[in-house]
Amino acid sequence: MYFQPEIETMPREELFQLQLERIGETLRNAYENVPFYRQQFDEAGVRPEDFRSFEDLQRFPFLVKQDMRDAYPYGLFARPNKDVARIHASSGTTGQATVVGHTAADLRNWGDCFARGIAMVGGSADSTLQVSYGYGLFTGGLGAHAGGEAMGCTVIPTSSGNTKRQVQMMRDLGTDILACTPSYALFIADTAIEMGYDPAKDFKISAGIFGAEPCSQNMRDEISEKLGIQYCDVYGLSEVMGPGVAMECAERNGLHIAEDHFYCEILDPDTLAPVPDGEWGELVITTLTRECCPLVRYRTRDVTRIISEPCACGRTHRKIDKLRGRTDDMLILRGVNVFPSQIEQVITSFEEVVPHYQIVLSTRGPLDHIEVQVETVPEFPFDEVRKLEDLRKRLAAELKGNLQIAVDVKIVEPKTIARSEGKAKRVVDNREAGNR
Ligand code: DLL
Repeated sequence: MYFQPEIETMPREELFQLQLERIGETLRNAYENVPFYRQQFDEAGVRPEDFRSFEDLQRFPFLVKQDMRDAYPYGLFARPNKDVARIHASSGTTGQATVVGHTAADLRNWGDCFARGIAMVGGSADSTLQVSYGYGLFTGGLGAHAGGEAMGCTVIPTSSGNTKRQVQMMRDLGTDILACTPSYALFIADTAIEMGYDPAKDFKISAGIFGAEPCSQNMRDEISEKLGIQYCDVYGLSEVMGPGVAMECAERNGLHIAEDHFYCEILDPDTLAPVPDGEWGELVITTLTRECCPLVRYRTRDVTRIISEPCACGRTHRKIDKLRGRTDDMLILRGVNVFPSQIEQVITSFEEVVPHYQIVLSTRGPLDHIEVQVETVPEFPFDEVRKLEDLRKRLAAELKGNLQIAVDVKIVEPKTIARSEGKAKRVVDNREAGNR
């Protein structure tokens, strides 16, 4: 089922044409209304009218997160205050916050993008959507909410937190679709089980739209099984819009980019040259319809690849693969590149442990020390030292085999590691500044 069939199944030639026109409009909007872009383009010696083919886009400069920070608060707005309907902002935990404005049309488009994902999981105006992403400056809550309203769903805006009440509502109000982060979905599922329910059997829920953080295949399987649902991975970022930039259909082999709203390039992060379809690299996005904050070649730092084969679901928009990680989340540990998602994939393949973990980094002498803290399942005989030691050794060996570096494993008792209601904090980096 589609939300906007004529757009989602548009012949590719038509889509290319639409993208070409819209890239041109974005470049003009940026150049004419945002002094920052005008200066950047002038310095690079390019004008919007130089853009005639997709290759021409490569002559235009990139936009990076730091540019957005420097432009705080309104430096990248292409519309006056009277046309700005809402503002979102990134948390700013790692620096100056980035502020993003949306016109009413931007918000409508956003709702439509997310609603396409609701259709991908079989949702309709008849569905009840529970939004357990945080509401506020974070785009998860209001983004999913707009999608539910665009579709005409009954929306329950629980936001995150107060998990037992979430579960009760989910059951009593007959939630069909849950939207939250994967780590919170697992927490909700476990809480429901602790409350004596079997959500897969006792609840009406049939689908989940989960994103905003990486999730390994094993963790995804566990969430789907515990809740008894179709899992839809949703990708997005606050600078570019929010959730709904790309969403996963029922074929479950990639996320359809909303290609009528976003033009995606995949580049080699070192050389910044385009890589062929199918190869991994950094995702770079140009927005095609945004009025308030048009983005030209925004470097997301997210690592994925294009899946260009036609999809059996009938949608013609190309897909990106499930994200592999971020170039700036990549840890360089003793000279080896490690993504936290690789550690998660190993840990979650062990039945004796739950998928809640933390990676604690410190400096010992000149070297990085890596400790991975994992929790056992409640039924594990925690006081049987031999069994515990055996598990620890097996985990450490598997991690070493996978990552090519030695890792200390610390097994902790059930429920020791803090659960998250939003994005999980997986890495605690206590390394000395020079070693990071
Ligand atoms: O996380 C927007 C969002 C909300 C997406 C709800 C999906 C659902 P930010 O807080 O700006 O925005 O964080 C964006 O989160 O660059 C990725 O690194 C990561 N991310 C988002 N979706 C996924 C996903 C929201 N499906 C950053 N898988 C992005 C893996 C994701 N990582």
